[in-house]
Amino acid sequence: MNIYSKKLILYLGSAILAISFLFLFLVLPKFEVKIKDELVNNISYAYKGFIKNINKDFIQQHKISSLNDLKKIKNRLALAHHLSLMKNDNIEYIFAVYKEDNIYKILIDVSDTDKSNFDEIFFPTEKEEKALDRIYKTKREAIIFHEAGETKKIGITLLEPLIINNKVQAVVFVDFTVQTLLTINKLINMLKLFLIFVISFISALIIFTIYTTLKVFYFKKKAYMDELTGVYNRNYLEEVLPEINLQKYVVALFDIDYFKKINDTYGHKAGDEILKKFAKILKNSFREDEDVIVRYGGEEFLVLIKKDRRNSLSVLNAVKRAVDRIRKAMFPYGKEVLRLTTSVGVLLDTEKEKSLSEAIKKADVALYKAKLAGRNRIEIYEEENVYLSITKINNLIEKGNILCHYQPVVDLNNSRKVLYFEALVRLKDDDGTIIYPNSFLELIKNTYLYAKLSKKVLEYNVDILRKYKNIKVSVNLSPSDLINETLIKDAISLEEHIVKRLKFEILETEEIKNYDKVLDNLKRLKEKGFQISIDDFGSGYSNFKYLLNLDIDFIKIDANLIKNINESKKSQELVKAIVLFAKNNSISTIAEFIENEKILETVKKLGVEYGQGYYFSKPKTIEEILEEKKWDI
Ligand code: GH3
Ligand code: MG
Ligand code: MG
Repeated sequence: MNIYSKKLILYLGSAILAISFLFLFLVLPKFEVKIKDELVNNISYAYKGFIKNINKDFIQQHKISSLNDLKKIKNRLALAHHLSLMKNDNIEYIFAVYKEDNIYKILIDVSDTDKSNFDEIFFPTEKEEKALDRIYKTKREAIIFHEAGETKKIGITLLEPLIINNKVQAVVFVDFTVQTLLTINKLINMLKLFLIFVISFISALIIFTIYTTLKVFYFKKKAYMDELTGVYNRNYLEEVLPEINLQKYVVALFDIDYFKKINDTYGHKAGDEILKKFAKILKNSFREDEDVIVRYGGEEFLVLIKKDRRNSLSVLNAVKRAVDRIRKAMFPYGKEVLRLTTSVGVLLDTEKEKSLSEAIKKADVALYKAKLAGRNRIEIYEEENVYLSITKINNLIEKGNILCHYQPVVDLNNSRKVLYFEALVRLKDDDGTIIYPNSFLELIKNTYLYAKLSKKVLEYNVDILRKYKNIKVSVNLSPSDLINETLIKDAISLEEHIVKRLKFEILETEEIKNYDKVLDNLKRLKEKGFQISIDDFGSGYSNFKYLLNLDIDFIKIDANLIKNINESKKSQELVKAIVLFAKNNSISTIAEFIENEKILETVKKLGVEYGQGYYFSKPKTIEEILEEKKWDI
């Protein structure tokens, strides 16, 4: 039974139940009374007419003028004759009584059974007494209705006054059973029974449905729980969660940073222990009764945070609190105490989401951004298309929609004099739009696409060097390029005149797993004759290794040291120290990010030899640069 049929049973069942109750206790009793009234009226009508005739014909015919007249045997016999005419199978009793000293006595009795004699005292039942009183007062007939009784019959007693001289002198009792009424009664009872059956059946069905629903939520809870961490598992996500009102929740996806490392270093068991504690921290950071925590993947947790009474800011604060707690938490394992960080992708605006899986996808995009931005952070999903899809990047690279823009590195004492042009990679979209590396480089890092791109970039620049024989160009290489044997071989096999004009800038933006290999290949490139510069010097920490192990040609001082050099004494000191060190080791220094004359003056004063930045030129195509004709190359 799925949730929809359950709902249908509950709603429809309740409706039928309500209607049945209404029928049983309100409609049916009224209906019953009405039918009976109608029947009684119809049937007694005939008798009434008959008795009226007695009043008219009999009293007048026999010139009866008092009760005593009536009591005369001759008149009583005449009355008996009249009454006998009324008799039929339905008539039980038929007799007349009169009142004397407030006692009722039989005047005449023509009943077939239990016949009473004249003047015998008649003991009316309570109902009959009341009716008689009324008749003597109002001179109008009365009807007594009696149900069942010992005889199990439905009976009606018609009481009709005999009026002489405008006074009630006697009352005729006609007691008859009504067969139709009996049938109707049976019918109504059957209907009642049927309704009771319907009510019982529907109630049972509703109870069963509620029971199975409760079973799902309580008894089957175990099937929805992750054994290791005690939060909900994917069964819950797939079977129960799609029913929730997504609009009321914010979707957050937590993923532990570098979890593989923990498994690799301390083993799977340690990983499991950490997962347990991690889940516990999450549980303590959110509201148990309102928010939902699901173990979404191995070390990925989905949290649905209820928006009610909370604005986006306070929901985000809850997420932030959780992230902080995780950052501060100690995860003891054996003698070691491990620390972790987590990245979170959040989808705040769930209002227009059609399904939970769509919402999770968006939170996942944000999570991905958080990872790219360096991990240990919360990223909120924004509707934008900065990132291309991997497929699209692949297609563009395959089609060779690659180009480079070039930015000159110039002599600071003569800024027309170019040391070399740095090649900066771009992709070209099918419609000709230039796509900048921030939209694709991070996405393909550590993938085979990156290697493919690097190879094409190298080829592109070799072509440029072949075409423009007098320019020098630098190409960026990441550590992953430096362990890419094909790329190194391609470079080493280049002819002399290219090698002389091609330089490599070594980036350090990723974790280096195989330092020896990187250094080894760098040595091979140096031996071949390529000039090497260390990029972003002063930002990483391990690029000192290159300095110690290689004869580096250039140090490019990191933009962060240059940008605010006029505001920061420390930056100046640091740059000074780098320059001093470089000079002593015959290494040339290059300052990145020279944006204005003030920066230029300062770095020049600090002894930096070369520079690069918008102050001199923005990156442009090589054709544009050469057309400017202002460069001494
Ligand atoms: P990132 O910072 O990019 O998230 O790096 P990561 O190392 O955490 O990488 P990723 O999230 O892709 O890897 C998840 C790892 O979690 C893979 C697997 O070894 C580990 N893992 C998944 N499930 C379990 C589990 O139940 N127990 C343990 N101990 N490890 C798990
Ligand atoms: Mg992870
Ligand atoms: Mg993961």
